[in-house]
Amino acid sequence: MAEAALKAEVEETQDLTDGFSLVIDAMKLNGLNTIYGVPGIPITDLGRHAQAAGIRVLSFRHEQNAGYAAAIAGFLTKKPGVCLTVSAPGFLNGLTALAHATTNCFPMILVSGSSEREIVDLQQGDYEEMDQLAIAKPLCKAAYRVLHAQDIGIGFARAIRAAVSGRPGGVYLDLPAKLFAQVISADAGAKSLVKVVDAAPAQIPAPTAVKRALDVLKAAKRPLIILGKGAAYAQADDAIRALVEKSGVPFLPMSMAKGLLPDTHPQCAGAARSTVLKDSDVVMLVGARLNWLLSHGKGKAWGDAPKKFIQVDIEPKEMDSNVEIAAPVVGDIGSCVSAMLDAMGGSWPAAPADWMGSVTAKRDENVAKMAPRLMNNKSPMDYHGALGALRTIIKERPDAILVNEGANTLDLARGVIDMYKPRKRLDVGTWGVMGVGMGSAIAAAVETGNPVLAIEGDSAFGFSGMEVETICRYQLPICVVIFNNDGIYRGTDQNASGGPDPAPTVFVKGSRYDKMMEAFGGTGVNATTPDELKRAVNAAMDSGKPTLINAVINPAAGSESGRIGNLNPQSKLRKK
Ligand SMILES: Cc1ncc(C[n+]2csc(CCOP(=O)(O)OP(=O)(O)O)c2C)c(N)n1
Ligand SMILES: [Mg+2]
Repeated sequence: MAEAALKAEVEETQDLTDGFSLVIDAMKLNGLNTIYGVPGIPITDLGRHAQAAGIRVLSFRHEQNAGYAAAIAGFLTKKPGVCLTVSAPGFLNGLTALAHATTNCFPMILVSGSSEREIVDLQQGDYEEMDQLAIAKPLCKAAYRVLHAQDIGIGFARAIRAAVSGRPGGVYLDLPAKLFAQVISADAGAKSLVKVVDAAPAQIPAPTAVKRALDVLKAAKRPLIILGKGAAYAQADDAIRALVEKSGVPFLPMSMAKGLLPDTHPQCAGAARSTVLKDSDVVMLVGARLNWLLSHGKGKAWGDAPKKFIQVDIEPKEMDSNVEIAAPVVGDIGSCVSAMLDAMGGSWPAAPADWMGSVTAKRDENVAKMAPRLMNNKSPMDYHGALGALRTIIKERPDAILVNEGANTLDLARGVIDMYKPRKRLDVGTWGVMGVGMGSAIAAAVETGNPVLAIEGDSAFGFSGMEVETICRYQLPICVVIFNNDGIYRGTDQNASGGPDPAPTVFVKGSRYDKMMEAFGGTGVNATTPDELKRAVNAAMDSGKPTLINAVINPAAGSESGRIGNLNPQSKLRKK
């Protein structure tokens, strides 16, 4: 009798499905094949079942790093990166990354388990009680909650579309614990799933807008093109290169747009940045915003010469955000660039030769000035000596992905290390956030399979340093180089009170970060000269083994806040 009942139950459940399965099915149906997260109630089994179903599940040591991984996965693939967390504290740990993704226009979905609505809404003190949906809303593009298993398909469809369509960004998806255990008929479940068709539809610019922009560009005497990370995201690499080359105009890549065209391209004005910003008369922004990174398009950095701006962006509200945009071109970057190329026709005039000549002269002068500094073999190293070694490595291995964070470590590496291919430079983005390093490195390795070189300030690394265990656990081809100058900006500050505490910017002197990697079975190296550094990085890149190199940098070598010290508030009462 008992056996018959069991048999009946087995037969019955064969026709059923549950919330766990529907989440996994919805993800797989839409090509979301990777989860970055941290397990715990109520999503531990979701991770297990997802792994069993063929989704790659990467377990991190802290949700913030998993979130940064998901964000950069979105940037690299144009599919939303998925971060999975537990309720309240795990959700909050992932939230910084969700806000970062939104600010940077990276498509990402933060999926968090949550506690029981009936108890949360009456504030009766549930396990990890928090109204997560309300908290997430102002920090992302869209936030949804799914209460019924039959709505999981729609919930994912909405989240995917919100993340990737128009200007991409972060989306929050709230999945209460009870949802996972809900059971519905397998047939109804299958029917409830949605395969999202054309998730990020092309947005074609108006022909009049294209013509207006080209008229402005053609009339320029000193034109400039600025490529932003939106242009890199678009994956319209050939069309963008063709547009820049056909126009003959100098281009300036923003940090994560470096490599869209090689930094060594004859039209690249990266090494003449201040000259081109000041002296240009027409500036065409492609997927770049006039935010603080471009001094808001006005003020000293932009000089006194009158300027006209052309702006190519998918978001109409971006136009006139900081200065007047004479020629807005609204649409997705790929469609806009192609439309401009078509409209330029076969006989586009060359850029004015005197302007090109002066930009090239300035660039060559600056490059020549820097060259000897990059070849110094001092020990302890200065930034330029160490970066000179790493610059050669990227030149020889242009497919390697460079992850970069810190202050001096970031600003100097950005200037020194030439990039040769699109989407190979990943860094701190719009906010200049510390802590993206290990998450970005892990996602870059997982999503591309390419070797990764992470150049990290010792402070920057500390924000996500525990993830070296994750790197070792998944045996990822990541080489982390820590620029160890004993602290934030410099390791030489003194405690002005004369007391025993070190100054707020100073860390333990002579630390050996390489030992952290050894603790988990990876390779650790202590490098004190550029030659040693170069040898160790080459060995790591050849072996593909997790490696951490402690690069000993002169603690006095850096400057306050790297290149953005001017943003520190200055009181005339307290002169530095
Ligand atoms: C989340 C976050 N917290 C704090 C900061 C402030 N901050 C900017 S750079 C930096 C660290 C710089 O030191 P390091 O990474 O060692 O680079 P260095 O200049 O010494 O080469 C910090 C803490 C930040 N940008 N982001
Ligand atoms: Mg430092």
